Amino acid sequence: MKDAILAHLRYGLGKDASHSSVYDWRMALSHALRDRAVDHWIPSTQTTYARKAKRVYYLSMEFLIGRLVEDMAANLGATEEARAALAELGQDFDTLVRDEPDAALGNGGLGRLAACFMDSLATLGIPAMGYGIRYEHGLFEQDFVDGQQIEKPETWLSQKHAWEFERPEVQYSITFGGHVEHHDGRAHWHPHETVFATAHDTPVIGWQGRWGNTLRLWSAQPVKIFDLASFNRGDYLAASRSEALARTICRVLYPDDTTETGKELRLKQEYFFTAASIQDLIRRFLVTHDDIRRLDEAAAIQLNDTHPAIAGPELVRLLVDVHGLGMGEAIDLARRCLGYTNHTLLPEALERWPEWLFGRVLPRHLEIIREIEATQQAEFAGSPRILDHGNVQMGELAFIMAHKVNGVSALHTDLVKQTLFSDLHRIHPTRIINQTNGITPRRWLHTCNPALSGLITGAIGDGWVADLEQLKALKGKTGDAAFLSDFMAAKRHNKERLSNWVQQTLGQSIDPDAMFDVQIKRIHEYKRQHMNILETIALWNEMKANPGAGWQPRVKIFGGKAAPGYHVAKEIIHLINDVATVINNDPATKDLLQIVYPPNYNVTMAEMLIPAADLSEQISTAGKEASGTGNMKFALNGALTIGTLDGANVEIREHVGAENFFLFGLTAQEIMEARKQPGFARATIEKSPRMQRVLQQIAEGRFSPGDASRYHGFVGNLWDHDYFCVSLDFDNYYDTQRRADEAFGHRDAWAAMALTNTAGMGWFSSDRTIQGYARDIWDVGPADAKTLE
Ligand code: 26Y
Repeated sequence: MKDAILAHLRYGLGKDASHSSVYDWRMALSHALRDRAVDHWIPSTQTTYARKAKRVYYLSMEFLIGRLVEDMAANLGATEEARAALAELGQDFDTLVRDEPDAALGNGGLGRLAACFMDSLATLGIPAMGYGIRYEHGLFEQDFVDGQQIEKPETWLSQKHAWEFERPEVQYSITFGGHVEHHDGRAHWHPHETVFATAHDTPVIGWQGRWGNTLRLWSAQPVKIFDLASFNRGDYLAASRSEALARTICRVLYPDDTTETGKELRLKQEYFFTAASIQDLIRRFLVTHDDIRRLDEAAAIQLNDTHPAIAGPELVRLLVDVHGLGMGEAIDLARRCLGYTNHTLLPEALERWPEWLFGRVLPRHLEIIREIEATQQAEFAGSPRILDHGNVQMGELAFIMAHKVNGVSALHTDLVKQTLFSDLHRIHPTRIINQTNGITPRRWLHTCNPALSGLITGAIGDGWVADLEQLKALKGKTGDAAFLSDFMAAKRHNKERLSNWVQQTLGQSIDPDAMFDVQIKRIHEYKRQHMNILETIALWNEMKANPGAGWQPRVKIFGGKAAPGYHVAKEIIHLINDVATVINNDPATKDLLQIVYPPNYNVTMAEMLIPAADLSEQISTAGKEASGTGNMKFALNGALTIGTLDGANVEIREHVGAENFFLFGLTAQEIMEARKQPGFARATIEKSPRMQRVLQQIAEGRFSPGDASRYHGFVGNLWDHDYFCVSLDFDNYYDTQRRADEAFGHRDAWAAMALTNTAGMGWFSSDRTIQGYARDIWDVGPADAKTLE
């Protein structure tokens, strides 16, 4: 390892050890690790080719991978070796780890799920390729100025990406616009614009290096750097058209979580990476097979939400226009290859493109969608339409073109059947299935929480890392006082680590003995960060009114970004920061209650916050959070959940036991009923003096001195609309928080509950999820029986 690092420093970076920066050392370390990755990766690819094994193609607009050094070293079993080698070279492994930029090629849950799935596919030895976009700028960096979010461009590629291999030879033409002619019995698309898609491959190595897959991200290149003929004619715009399109297409990740954008550039991004991926997988298929009609035997294509839903029409287009299949058989074959995962029921997050726009960018695909529509209507008269009121509905398209459609938690899947796709479900009653989400135990316990992970391995061995259900064995330890005390010592260690970081980065002192109550996720009204901050104000009021009531000290920790155009979410951020300024500086309560909101929450920050949490806030309006995956990370790391019966919370509660979960709030059914009553919010708030007082304080400018009207709109909306039903759940939430206080006061009982959470979370490994997809959707298994040993 030492030699490899020095060799990379010298010959890869042209540096000698005495003149190397942290960056140089980190690159050298990464390349030394990457070499080892390659030694697992190439044989895996060779095996897949040799066995003509079926591959999974996971198409996703987002891969929220975060940093890779630690994870890669851990999966290769090389962490201690790397640490020791670096120490001999006078370098500190952890310093190099912290130097790596956090690759934020995603917004939130959907993107992080894709990254966890890649880890599990490799760990299970299932041949797979993740396909996405190599964004030049990932999710924006968040800063707070006077408590308000400002966005700065993210620049992870300003340094070289240590893990990728550029593949200039793997290049496809992607075309847009123009018109279609029909002659010689077939369609001829004459596009108006072309860019090249170029592959960049990152190896993804599973636990203990058993298997290696590829994350292939596409970047755009101009077809001609410069069209000299146009230039000489004086048409400067035409001369640089391809260059301009190429520069913009993979320039930046859309920073929208679930708020619709409807922008032409997004449609082009979607088609760009999907078309490149489909061309690539067909080319790969034809290396080992000669009958394209059997593509489904070698390729399972999974659509991560509707963002790559154009894969259906694109595959049909290639099968018909290039490979000469009939339309009907092409549609059937494409369907046998495709699966579609739905991640949301929120109407604003369902992709719809105006037909005129869609037809302008993808004229041939619009024709094919009309054919798909006609075929569907011919077979199932009265079927819901893809083309509706002048829109192309990507959800319906994805559903009709997939042989399986899955939801991401049991509750979400039921709601998909009952509401979103109820008519399609009646026509295709076996198509919708559930695959409850999971998380990779490698990153989300083994690597991010060495204190707890070491304790667990000491007690039950390290088999749990690749077989998380083994954590069940810890249930036998919930009565073992010595073990519980070690368990809480690990938590305490993580809380100290976090407290030190908060002190250093924010200059704020927090007490590691206080309850760390954490809500980290995108800021959304449905996730109800505002309910949390209202409850914080109510608690503060009570503390001031009854200073001697024996309060449990609390630290309320928030993290998360708002979509730049989502006004209310930005107001919620502002309010949290405003409330923090007042409460944190109140001498009467400052030792009892603190609010911490570090800017720029990302995967790296999550890795520090989650192991330090006592209480996990999963408080979405029931029926709105499709699954959640942060909820799983917290419970796995020994936090208790305060939550509603929403998404995967329902299943988490079943696995850890109702007595180890702080449940509150209306059910999804009750919410739907209650909403029908006009004026429900006003009627409810009028019956809650506690909530009324809090709203009054905000409206009076108690937290916005000098700007009393700042939150008038926000407060008015809660009284008059409250679509996400904060009013209906507020008092129950407050009371449940006090039950959590009470429970936290009995530290031994708390420790047993926390350990029971960890012990019960084995089922939520993304290894289990991927096995479900492999069995029920993809019909694939490990390519090499050895990987199962
Ligand atoms: C159409 C576009 C604006 C758009 C972009 C990103 C729409 C949706 C998204 C992202 C959605 C997302 O992250 N959904 C989350 O997926 C997780 C993984 O399944 C779930 O755990 C989580 O509940 C859900 O909100």
